[in-house]
Amino acid sequence: MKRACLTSSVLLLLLLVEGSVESLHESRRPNFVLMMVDDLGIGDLGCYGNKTLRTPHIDQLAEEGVKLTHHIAAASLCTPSRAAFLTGRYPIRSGIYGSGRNQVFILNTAPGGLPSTEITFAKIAKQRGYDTALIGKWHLGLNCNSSDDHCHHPSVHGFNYFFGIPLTNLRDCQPGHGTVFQFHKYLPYRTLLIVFLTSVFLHYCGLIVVRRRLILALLVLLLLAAGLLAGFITLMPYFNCILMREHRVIEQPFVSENLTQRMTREAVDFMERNAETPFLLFFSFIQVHTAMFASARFRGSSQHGIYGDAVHEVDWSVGELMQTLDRLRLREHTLVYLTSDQGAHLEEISARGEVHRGWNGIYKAGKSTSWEGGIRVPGIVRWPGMIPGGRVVDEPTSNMDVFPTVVRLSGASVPEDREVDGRDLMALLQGKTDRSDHEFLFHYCSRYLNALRWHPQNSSSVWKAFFFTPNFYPENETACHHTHLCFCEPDYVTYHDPPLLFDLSRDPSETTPLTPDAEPAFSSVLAVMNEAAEAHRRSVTPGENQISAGDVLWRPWMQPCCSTFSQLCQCQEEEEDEEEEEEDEEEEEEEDEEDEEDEEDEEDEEDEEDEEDEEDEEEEEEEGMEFSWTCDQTETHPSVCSSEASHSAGVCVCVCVCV
Ligand SMILES: *[C@@H]1O[C@H](CO)[C@@H](O)[C@H](O)[C@H]1NC(C)=O
Ligand SMILES: *[C@@H]1O[C@H](CO)[C@@H](O)[C@H](O)[C@H]1NC(C)=O
Ligand SMILES: *[C@@H]1O[C@H](CO)[C@@H](O)[C@H](O)[C@H]1NC(C)=O
Ligand SMILES: *[C@@H]1O[C@H](CO)[C@@H](O)[C@H](O)[C@H]1NC(C)=O
Ligand SMILES: *[C@@H]1O[C@H](CO)[C@@H](O)[C@H](O)[C@H]1NC(C)=O
Ligand SMILES: [Ca+2]
Repeated sequence: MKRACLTSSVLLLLLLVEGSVESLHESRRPNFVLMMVDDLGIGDLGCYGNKTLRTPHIDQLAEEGVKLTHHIAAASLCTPSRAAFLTGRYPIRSGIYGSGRNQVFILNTAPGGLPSTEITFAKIAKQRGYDTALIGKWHLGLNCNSSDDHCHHPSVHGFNYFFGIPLTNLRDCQPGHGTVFQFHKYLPYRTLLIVFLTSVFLHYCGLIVVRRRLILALLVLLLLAAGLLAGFITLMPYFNCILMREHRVIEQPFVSENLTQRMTREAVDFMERNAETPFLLFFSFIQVHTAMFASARFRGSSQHGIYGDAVHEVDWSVGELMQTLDRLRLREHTLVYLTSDQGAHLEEISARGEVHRGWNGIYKAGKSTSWEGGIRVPGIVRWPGMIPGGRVVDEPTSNMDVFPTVVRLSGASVPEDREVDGRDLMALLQGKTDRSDHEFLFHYCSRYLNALRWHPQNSSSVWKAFFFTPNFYPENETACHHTHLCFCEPDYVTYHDPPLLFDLSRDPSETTPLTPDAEPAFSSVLAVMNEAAEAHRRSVTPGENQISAGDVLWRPWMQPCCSTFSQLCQCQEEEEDEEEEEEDEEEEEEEDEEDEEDEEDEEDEEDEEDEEDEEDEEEEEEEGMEFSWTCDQTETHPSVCSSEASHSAGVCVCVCVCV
């Protein structure tokens, strides 16, 4: 029976093969596992120089792939950086830039989001027949007009499957971790109280006459405001900290402790379901953003408190995903990418004084600034067989480059009806060129062009010019501790004319701005850069702003709520915990067995692999041999078996051959 299957499959294969084996290999479309950690500093990873945090799985990825040491996030805050990552465009083009000090979504009731007219790499991969999933954080909007129209849901942007949080992890999402809503800092409640008490005092001394009714009214107003504020902050977790599966809210507020474990399990399931068909997984970590959490296994595992524990858990999760690829024999058929959405958030010191921030290595400042510490992020790409491993690339690259790279590799072409700012990375990664396609990269803070870098085609210099820089507080630090984030509005920055100039190739830590005396090329370099900035400004049409100042106000009619308001929207859907735990145990046993196998000699391993092959064959027979996806040319897809596809009327039929 097995033999018959094999023979007939080979026959089918022979009938279907059009090109040579070589071209078959060439046209192979990889799976994608794209991992983004939240707020991770470039200095937190072993492969980027950390000596005390242990990140062996990520380090191994870097060893087996290419480590980018000049990888730049398109923005220094979550929402805009993610918009740029998914679309390959500066976030200003899609309208993700904010108003005033508000530059990210902080309430689930905000009506903005990534416009549906934007094209994400997931949308294109989906059109090309990939199964696509987002597991983890989204942070690009949810609804437009109501509490469940889901006009900005990941499914609108090409993700077939979603398990995760539509917003972000907030301090409010864990009891005892404080709040991000610092309204009290801006309310003149002290002044109000003093005015109130003084007038009461003067009134009773008989020095002035204030109507008693007025005093009462003032008192009521004061109490009401305080009550509303307290109520709002208490209710935040219920309103904002929601976990969704597809279109359903399954946990409100979510319990963070085991969230990475659950996400990892979801990702493993997704890859298993798609072992034989092309898939794209965007695994978007909820760690290592505040409120900090780590599951029991990792708490206390690092020398750096709960932050370090969270980094350890991230590394474990990366290891699980990579092990799954190996188990499904997809290692050679999968492009793996790992990055952080921006630099570490240096202001994250908890109310109790615990350090909840990461480390940006030698780079200056952090999240919410365009200094290198805010935008220089880890970038690791692995695709064994297609991208030579063990290389370090120091040319400027951007997280926007993932868009054209994924689009091309999925067999599509980059949309021509819009400006795409990312550049296909493959030639650089494969060593076919040693120059980056980015001569200029522009760094925005909100809607303002904050800085730009220039890597002249004939030199190793990377010039960086700032039009303004944030005012730090305290002044001797490189963070904005008074406002928790640095802002780009006029009151919070210092403007520079001529721009502040650095050569990152000589001064990567941006310690000493160049002067015309110290740098003979000072004015000629700035002339080129000013002109490039002007040309760029002229070419950019900002999209309709998606993040309004009013978004900090709660819109009750847009509140996702999985029970009722009187129940505080609370719910905890049972997720067959027992079954899953059993599965877990089984998996762990399997892991243990695998570990033992490793120790045994090679012969035995081969034997076992043969056995596994046979098991695979049987499974395939049960599941049927054919699967199809839409396409417009002959193509192959790697799977557990090697496979080949033919096309007729835009439908690819793929036939598995058990080898
Ligand atoms: C939201 O309302 C606007 C204005 O009424 C309408 O144009 C738009 O289609 C609505 N969007 C959704 C997703 O319901
Ligand atoms: C997290 O998982 C562990 C081990 O499975 C369990 O003991 C613990 O109760 C879970 N925590 C929560 C908050 O569910
Ligand atoms: C490693 O990371 C931790 C946590 O962010 C940081 O405190 C420490 O300074 C880093 N160590 C090195 C050698 O970079
Ligand atoms: C690089 O090219 C520019 C213009 O093409 C030229 O002005 C400059 O002198 C060159 N620099 C070097 C180091 O060759
Ligand atoms: C900045 O100054 C404050 C008070 O003068 C001091 O406590 C702090 O350690 C200084 N920080 C740095 C980074 O020098
Ligand atoms: Ca972030």
